[in-house]
Amino acid sequence: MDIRSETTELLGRLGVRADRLAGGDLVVRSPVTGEQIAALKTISAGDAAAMIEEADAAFRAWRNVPAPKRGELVRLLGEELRAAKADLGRLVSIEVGKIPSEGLGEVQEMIDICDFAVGLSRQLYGLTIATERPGHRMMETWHPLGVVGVISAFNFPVAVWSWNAALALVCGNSVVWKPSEKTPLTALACQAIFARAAERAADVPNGLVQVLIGDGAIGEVLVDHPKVPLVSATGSTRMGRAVGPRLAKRFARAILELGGNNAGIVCPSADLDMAVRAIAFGAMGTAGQRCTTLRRLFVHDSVYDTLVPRLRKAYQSVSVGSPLETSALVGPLIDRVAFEGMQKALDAAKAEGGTVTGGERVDTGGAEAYYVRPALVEMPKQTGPVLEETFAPILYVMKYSELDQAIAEHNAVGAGLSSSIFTRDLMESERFLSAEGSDCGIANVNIGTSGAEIGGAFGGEKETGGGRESGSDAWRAYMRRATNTVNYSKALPLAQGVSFDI
Ligand code: UN1
Repeated sequence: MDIRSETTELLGRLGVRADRLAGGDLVVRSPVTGEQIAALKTISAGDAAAMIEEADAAFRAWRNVPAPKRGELVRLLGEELRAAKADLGRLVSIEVGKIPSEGLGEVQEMIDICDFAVGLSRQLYGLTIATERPGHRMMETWHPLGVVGVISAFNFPVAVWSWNAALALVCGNSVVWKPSEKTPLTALACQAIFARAAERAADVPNGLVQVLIGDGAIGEVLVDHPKVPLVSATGSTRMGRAVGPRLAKRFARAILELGGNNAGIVCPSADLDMAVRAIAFGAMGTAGQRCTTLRRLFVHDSVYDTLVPRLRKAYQSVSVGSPLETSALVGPLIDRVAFEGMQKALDAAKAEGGTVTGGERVDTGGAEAYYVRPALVEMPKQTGPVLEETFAPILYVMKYSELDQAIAEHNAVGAGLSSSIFTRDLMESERFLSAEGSDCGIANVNIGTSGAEIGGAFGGEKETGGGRESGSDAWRAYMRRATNTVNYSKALPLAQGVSFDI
């Protein structure tokens, strides 16, 4: 079956009617073959504003539904996702080019966050706080916030929505989602899956979850709308620089999940077999298109000549090809722009004295399908393109001799998302995790930089934007906190000993 027919059939099974997929102005291509697989109708700015108003009305009803009952909706969403896992995973592979286990893994990440959020729906705790006044009680209450805007990127087209939506929904909010223009089909599928869960649940108002299909101008409506108190945006640092100030201007909250320029350090005592596997997945997995992808590697000079040839071999032998028809480990880049960006970075690296292994285009027949052999680039030092995130499979490798120097270079880039150290030396790993160590939101030992579990808070510092999503107490960003002090005495003592007797 051709890829367009398969896409239509998959979407049909997932609950998206075929008439939505043709005749529109937004052309959707599969990076697997480069062929067009749909042309969707986009909405106008006016439509987007109306949908946000509808989501605001839904929020006003939903906030009164008890949180554990809201959790029941998310439990059903998790059930529907389990039932749809094979089809949605395959659709992710078609629309983004992920290999099957990663397409399915992304859906698993959605299921996991639903489970997490269901538990959370009974644990939206506030504190009870000792007061200085007799006959008083002080506590804090967490209330629903309002419409949560979600802007997501192509590379995790469904998981990032689910991190936000599952938490936002149990917290009593409605959700308006602007997916990447490169991946609107998986968004429509999520909407259909959500609709099935909503039909089975009680008390779900219409318009609780909305999807805006359109371009950047539609995203701007969401960012600027006064009835959207929180926008969670995933994408480039450039996008964050545009979105952040606009939200700040109207005092809206932002959860920004921006670029990463993630690094690893390989120490003298590292288990090199383990490091090779972790580096291979971290740097080449998802064709280098995760925000957590390993992009820089600092290798101690005592192990450099053992490790780097092994990595070179892995780069030369890794299988590159269609994720739909082969068992390749590396699928395509998302589009031509990504390919050109990669070539530009490699040229710049060569100009800075880098030695490149790989990086060339792998021809699979499709003129608009961009497959590349991942590139390993040995750099004399951290300069030029090494300091920037290029969203492609390029790993820059550099030598170090002192751990403190490696940590300083590790931290000397704009982004601060994920990091890792490979060592069996407790002092080295603890130093890396200490206040003087990695400055990233995620710091790992003997694991690569990518592939975080949903249970931890996910996000990073500096130009990564500072937001946290997913596990731990990330839910707090989706609620508003009220501090309540109750006087159950007959007197009115004032705090700080102030007297004001009239
Ligand atoms: C992203 O690339 O935007 O940690 C998210 C990981 C995944 C999420 C990546 N769980 O690699």
